[in-house]
Amino acid sequence: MRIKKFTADNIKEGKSLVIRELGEEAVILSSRTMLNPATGKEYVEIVAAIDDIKHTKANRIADTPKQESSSQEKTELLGEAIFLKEISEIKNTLAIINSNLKYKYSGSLSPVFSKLYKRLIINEFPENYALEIVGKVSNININVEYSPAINFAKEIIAEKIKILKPLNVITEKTVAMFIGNTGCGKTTSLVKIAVIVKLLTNKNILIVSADTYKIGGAEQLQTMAAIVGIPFKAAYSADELRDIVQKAKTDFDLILIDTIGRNHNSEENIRELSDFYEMAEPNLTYLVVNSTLSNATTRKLIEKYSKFGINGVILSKIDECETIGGIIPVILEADLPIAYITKGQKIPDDIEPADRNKIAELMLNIEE
Ligand SMILES: Nc1nc2c(ncn2[C@@H]2O[C@H](COP(=O)(O)OP(=O)(O)O)[C@@H](O)[C@H]2O)c(=O)[nH]1
Ligand SMILES: [Mg+2]
Repeated sequence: MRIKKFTADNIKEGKSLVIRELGEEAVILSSRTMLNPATGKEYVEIVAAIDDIKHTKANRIADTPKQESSSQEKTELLGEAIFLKEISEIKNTLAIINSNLKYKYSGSLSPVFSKLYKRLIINEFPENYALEIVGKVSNININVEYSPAINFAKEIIAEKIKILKPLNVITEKTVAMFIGNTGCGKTTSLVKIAVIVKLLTNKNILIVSADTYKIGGAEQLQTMAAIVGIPFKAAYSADELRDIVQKAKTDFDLILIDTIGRNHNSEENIRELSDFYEMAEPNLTYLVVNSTLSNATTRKLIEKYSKFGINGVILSKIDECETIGGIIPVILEADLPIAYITKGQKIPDDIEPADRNKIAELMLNIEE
């Protein structure tokens, strides 16, 4: 069996190429449309085969009908061996075709770029973004090796990531509000940040809880605030929050407001949060996003929270997440900067100010 790959502008042209080269009896094993990342044009790739051994064998038997039985046996044994070899070749071809189907465009790329493209797809990059990155790397150096190709890819990815500077370097008075879904890590992140800012600056910090819904919500934060030695107040209504914030603005440089975890799909939840938001008038809003959420959920939740004028995302629980290659493009799509990433439950150790290169590195976390 001879197997050959053909490329052509369209399927009709491809089929005539196959017939011209392999003859009328050629079998088409696969055909698919591919995209050339360099030109952006589509083309067709056809894998075709011709069973030339079968013909030779048939002809040979027809030509020599009076062979001795021992030599006939030999021919049969040989035929069987060839047949088994053919089956195994077909199996291998099917396995290659099957693995390429998962990575739609990888078959059209050189081995290095195919490996890079697969790495991006395994890390849940959207197909178009993965192709764009491969195209940009190939523009830098078409003959690049795999390891420098990965480094170029990281630089290209990092360039696009927006960062919001951490609170300890912000000099103006700040009222920061933490919003996000239930259990995404708002309270923990707030305390981590409060401790770090306290350690790095001599700002007067006040922690305010507007988490009046969760049983023990305010108490949980009060205990944490007491442990880290930062003043604490609880607001049980939007009006009370306004009063606390207004008064505290004269005495404190930084007011950190914790809110109730809200289900972004509940209009009522979002409306209640709006009341607190309007009364507090924060000049900085952090959306805490659990990095283990699906892309679709993240997209929807960013859309629902967008009315709060989000200044930065705190990407939480990256220690529980296999890769952030899928979620970061969703955050970039919404044009949101990333402020912090959190990577565990320890206060204050498990939080870091966002760093472009580190994030790009994490986005390529899965190696194979
Ligand atoms: N593994 C891990 N757990 C976290 C992280 N941040 C918060 N948590 C845990 O997630 C749970 C919910 O956190 P919490 O701050 O109360 O969430 P909230 O409801 O948004 O205020 C707690 O058990 C936290 O210890 C993180 O970065 N990694
Ligand atoms: Mg909380």
